[in-house]
Amino acid sequence: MEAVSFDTRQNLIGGEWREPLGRETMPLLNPSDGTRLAEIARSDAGDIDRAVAAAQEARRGAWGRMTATERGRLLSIMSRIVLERADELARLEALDVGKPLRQAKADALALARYLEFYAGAADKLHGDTIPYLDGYTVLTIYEPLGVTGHIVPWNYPMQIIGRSVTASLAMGNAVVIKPAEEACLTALAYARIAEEAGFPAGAINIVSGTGEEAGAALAAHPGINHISFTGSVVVGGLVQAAAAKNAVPVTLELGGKSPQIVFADADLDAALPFLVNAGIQNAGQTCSAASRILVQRSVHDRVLAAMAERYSALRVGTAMSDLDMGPLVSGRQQEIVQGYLDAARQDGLEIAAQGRIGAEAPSGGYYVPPTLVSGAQGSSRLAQEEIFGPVQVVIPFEDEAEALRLANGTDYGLVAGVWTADGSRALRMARGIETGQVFVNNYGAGGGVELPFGGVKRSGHGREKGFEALYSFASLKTIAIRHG
Ligand code: TXE
Repeated sequence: MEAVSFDTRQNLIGGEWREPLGRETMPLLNPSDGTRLAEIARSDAGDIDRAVAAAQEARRGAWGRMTATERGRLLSIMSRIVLERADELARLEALDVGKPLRQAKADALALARYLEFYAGAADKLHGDTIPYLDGYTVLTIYEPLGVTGHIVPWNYPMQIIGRSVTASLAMGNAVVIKPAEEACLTALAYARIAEEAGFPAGAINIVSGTGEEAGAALAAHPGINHISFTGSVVVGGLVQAAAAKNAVPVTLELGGKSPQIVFADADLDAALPFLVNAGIQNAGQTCSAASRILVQRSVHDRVLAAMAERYSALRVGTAMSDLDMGPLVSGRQQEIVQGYLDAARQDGLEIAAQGRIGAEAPSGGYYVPPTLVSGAQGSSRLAQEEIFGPVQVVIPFEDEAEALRLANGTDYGLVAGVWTADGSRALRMARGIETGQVFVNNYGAGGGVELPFGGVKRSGHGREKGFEALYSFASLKTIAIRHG
């Protein structure tokens, strides 16, 4: 059977699937074995121009005239289609990204849930009336921004499109999506499902291509009114600078070095699966991966040993073999992560345990073993830089003050987890930690469609997910009426 049943070389622009103007394509590889999965469009600035123009046209046409309730209804139909096709979407995501099939299935269900959530939210964002001068009535209304751009990475295409594109559509914007060149099949599938659900032409446009060509052209386009970017800190800065030239607002989600902090009084048995899973899920290629485990010294050795036991039992194989972990997305990511493991050895850190890469992992795939590292200082490279691979460092601390200092001691601030039986301490930590999300006695890496999500410091700015996301995609208008 062909891996993909639709033509992946086409972009959706103004309701038509067409090849890019330059007719160029590039290969999409299967990370599980390095073979070619499909050929995708390599679009350029001309294709982005056309997509932005089509989106503007849609805003002036049928899409712009739809009521919020009608928009919600379309998202609701999409949600139903996604649920019906969850297995097929999961297969595409697993083949494309390399994640184990059941993790991809969870992503498909999350996409359905995003669609359901924003379907319901579409007609719930309302303005206010404001007391003002005598003889006046003042009201505020939320309006769509116009056209929003979405530059999407390869690690969670379904979930990231689910949270950003869906929220923008709920608000009535027309969208232009630039998916990642490493993995874009479910992004293309999202656009096809939207068409099937009955979205008017031009409401959703998708243009595949490289970041330097299509991505940069979208970020710099004067015809967009907002850009959402999820990816690296360096490219996030470029996107923000390009958008700033047109005074276009930006939402940036740039990853992290998120800690889970384990106090001696915590329920260690409850914590253990969360500690390990949040490091190896999607082979650690998760913005909110818990790549640092901070453990109070009196239980450090016990936690390290228990984690090491779990690590030694982890099995790695193709996405379809559906073991604990799949490959990394690309040869490039594999090299980057391997580089960090080499650095750990050179710096004299201890490899406390590694998972097994067995016969289920073909030699052409981009595999690295899940690796647990101990003996690192809070300041060491492995404890400071986003590795974006299945590598966790375990670091001891003495007391609450040191835990907080270590937790806040990186450039990032996305998510943190606190494990303790002491409610007051949990609250003190939650208030003191510099991140956009804190989980107490659980760790919802990226989870929770309803929960606002986003970072501080180098992790970015703006909030996605939950009701909060709607505000990023809306423009507030104040109407002051003097009636005497
Ligand atoms: O990201 P890029 P890469 C981090 C993670 C990873 C590193 C590199 O640490 O190791 O980034 O990954 C598009 N103008 N995260 O190279 O390059 C690109 O086509 C406009 C964290 O894949 O930032 C893709 O669609 N767009 C993260 C998207 O940006 C450009 C998820 C992300 O690619 C562009 C992914 C340009 N000049 C990586 N250059 C997270 N926060 O979850 C590239 N792109």
